[in-house]
Amino acid sequence: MSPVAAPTATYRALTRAISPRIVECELTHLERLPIDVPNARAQHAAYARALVSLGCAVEEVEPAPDHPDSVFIEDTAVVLDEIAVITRPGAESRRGETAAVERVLAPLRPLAHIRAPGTLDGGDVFVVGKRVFAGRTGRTNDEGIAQLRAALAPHGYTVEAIDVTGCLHLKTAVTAVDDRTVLANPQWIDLRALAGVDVIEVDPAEPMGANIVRVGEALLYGASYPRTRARLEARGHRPVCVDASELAKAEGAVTCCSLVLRA
Ligand code: CIR
Repeated sequence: MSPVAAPTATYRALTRAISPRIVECELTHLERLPIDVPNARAQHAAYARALVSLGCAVEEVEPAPDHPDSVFIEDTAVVLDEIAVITRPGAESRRGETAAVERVLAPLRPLAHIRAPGTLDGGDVFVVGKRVFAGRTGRTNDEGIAQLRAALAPHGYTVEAIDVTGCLHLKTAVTAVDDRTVLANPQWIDLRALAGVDVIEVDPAEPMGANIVRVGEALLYGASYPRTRARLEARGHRPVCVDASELAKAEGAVTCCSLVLRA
């Protein structure tokens, strides 16, 4: 694990190098397109620098070159201030990604684990205050959501399940912008499930634009969604933007490439 910035920052962001086997990644809703690995690596490096600029100490978890999807570290854990839940990813090819992340998180948080037959991907979980939303998807099942609920309840969190259709993860469809607001694509979730939360809808021409990284009050966003960005800016948000187009071919977006936690 190599720190990119001095660990005096308020937030830590765990990242993981892009596997040379990324071209063999899991794909669910996308056609396989050639991935330019050097370009993906350059974009990933710029992403890490952007996280530093937002106040994160970026720490690279030991690489997992034999796991094509290991750059998408978000799926391996759900990390809150009080606890980290190590997931059991829904794709069998990804189950071996969690051990190294667990080793890094063990000194930082009490741990809980999703156990078989439960499955849960971190990309299916987002948090608004003390409300945790968990997507029912091809990767996350009801047993996984029930285990997450049991792990988080002692810390005062509620866990609400949301059906997701048409995209990979809940966080493809909706992510938190702040403690009151989410950015969402109403094509893939029923917005009534988000009662009590302010919703900014993506521009209909930018269906993949609902995924944004929150670092405290700061935001990191993909550069491919200018119309939705304008909607965010109209509401007073000023996201830093990075080009994440190469990893998008592996069905990943900006949140997938880090685990952001309060240091
Ligand atoms: C997968 O299918 O698992 C990867 N190719 C993409 C994972 C993206 N992760 C995320 O949205 N949290």
